[in-house]
Amino acid sequence: MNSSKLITSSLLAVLCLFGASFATAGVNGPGPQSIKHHSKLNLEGLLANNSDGEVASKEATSDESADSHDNHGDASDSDAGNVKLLVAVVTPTAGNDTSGTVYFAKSADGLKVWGTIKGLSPGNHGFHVHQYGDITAADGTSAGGHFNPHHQPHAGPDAKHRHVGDLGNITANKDGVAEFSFIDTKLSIQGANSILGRGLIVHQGADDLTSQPTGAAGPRVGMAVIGVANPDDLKK
Ligand SMILES: [Cu+2]
Ligand SMILES: [Zn+2]
Repeated sequence: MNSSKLITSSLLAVLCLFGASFATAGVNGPGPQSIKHHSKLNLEGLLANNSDGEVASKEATSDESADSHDNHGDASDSDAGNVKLLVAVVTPTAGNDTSGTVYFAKSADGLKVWGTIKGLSPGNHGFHVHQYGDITAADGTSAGGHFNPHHQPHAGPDAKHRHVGDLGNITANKDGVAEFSFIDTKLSIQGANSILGRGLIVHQGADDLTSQPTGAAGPRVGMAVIGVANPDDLKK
């Protein structure tokens, strides 16, 4: 028993030494390659944690306590079928001031979309769901093109054939604020048309609803990732 403890602590000491020397090598070694190596290690650590029963049971516990506060019957958010509300927090792309919040909620006719975006020039601004929920690029281009799972042409929101992500324009008043609320029949939270985890982009110019493949709406001034919202947000 004592000897096994000794072996364990020796192993730990060796691992610590190894870790320390690795970290030092990372600092002194060739920059980008070391960083890449580090982030790969970190990713593996995260993946290991995800399959760890302890972490999973912690999440289950917090879900249960959340459920005890309301009677929605949403046993879990892990299945998109149980998600009823999405939120996208719009942040400005480099050199712009566009920001706001957009909600998407399940309704009988499709998804209800509403929100407020400020920091715009007065007039129409192209407003689309883009393919990727990736806003790492300062100009928003990492969000890719319009979300188009059925390989359709670009068009307006009322067109029969359009990109799923084609939501047309939002209109800013003289103060540069756009307030809007509409129902879209193509957007969904689950299935092929699911916008969960996709990007939301506000453009500098108007979407002409016809030019291919983007409606000629110009650069991206605001960007967001569409995520799962706390349904209690609606009660505030
Ligand atoms: Cu767009
Ligand atoms: Zn489009």
